[in-house]
Amino acid sequence: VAAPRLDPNTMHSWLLQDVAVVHAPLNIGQPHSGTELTADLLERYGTWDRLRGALTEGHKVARDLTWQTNPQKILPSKRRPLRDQLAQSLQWLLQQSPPSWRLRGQPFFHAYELARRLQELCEQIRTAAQTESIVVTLGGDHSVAVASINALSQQPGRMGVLWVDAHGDFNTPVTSPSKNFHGMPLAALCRLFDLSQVPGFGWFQPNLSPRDIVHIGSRAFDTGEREAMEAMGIQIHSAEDVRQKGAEIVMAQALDHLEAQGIDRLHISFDVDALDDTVAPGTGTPEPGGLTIHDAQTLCASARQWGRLASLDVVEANLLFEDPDLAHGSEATLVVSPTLLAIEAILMAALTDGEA
Ligand SMILES: [Mn+2]
Repeated sequence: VAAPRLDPNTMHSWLLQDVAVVHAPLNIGQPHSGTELTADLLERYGTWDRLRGALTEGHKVARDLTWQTNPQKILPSKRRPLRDQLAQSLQWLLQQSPPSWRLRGQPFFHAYELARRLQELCEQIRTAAQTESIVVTLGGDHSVAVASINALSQQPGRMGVLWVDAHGDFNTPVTSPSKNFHGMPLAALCRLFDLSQVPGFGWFQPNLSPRDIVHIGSRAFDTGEREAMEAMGIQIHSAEDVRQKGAEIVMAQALDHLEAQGIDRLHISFDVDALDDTVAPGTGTPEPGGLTIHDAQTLCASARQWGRLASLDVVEANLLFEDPDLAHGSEATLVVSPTLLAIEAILMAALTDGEA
């Protein structure tokens, strides 16, 4: 059986011997440009060079198989700070009124474009999963989890998901105040609404039970989200729970639950807004009172030490919120970016045995 073709026009990926990385430069699941730049910026920041080094020092040898670079910019990323402020003010005003007139008949913003792009991404991730590596999907906004979890949940064995996020992402096209898809992926994966009925999403057939999902880091649920999640059997640990009990205890409870469910392999979908807004300010929806870097490392390292960590998304990082000049090619602040540092710490903890 021939493997699906990698499409160099939509995203790029490279494969290490043990880690398959898929770049998912997507930003149309939310209203800000910048999330499409993150995977590329992480490469330029040197994270993957350091990760290859860390893998080589252990018993794993990193090996490049493919390296394609052609991430598409989906929204215009040139912006001036003042113009950007005005645009955001305008956006805020628009969001205060019912946005239905801007949806042009779609159930959420960019629905048909998302259907096409996420299907392509899903096929990329399916290909990466066939290499029997740990699959890392670098977003992009959180809509990419619909593609990664759809593909990965269809692999052999029972998959559990650790959804690390300040938000529930449990809105439907009806309940969503913003009609941005990045607030809906977990609800779609739990079939709270039938995404496969949206034109272009016929490929969406996740093989995942809500009872095999643990949500960690919450502190900004929308109305009714928590109740809907609990009713479907999702285990929830808020950011406050992590602060009070400690990340080790919370992870022990999460893994006990997943163990009892009979999970064969675990996927972590890590939204960087789960981190405290001082730790990772580079995101479109920052929230105070979030996880520390040490919490995040503990979550990922516990999952890896459990032995069943199979895949990971890192999503929603938007470095333009740290430095708008990045859009014009300035990289002066790249070396001191707290958000990139946080992502590197997450990847190191999830993928290597060494200290991050
Ligand atoms: Mn999210």
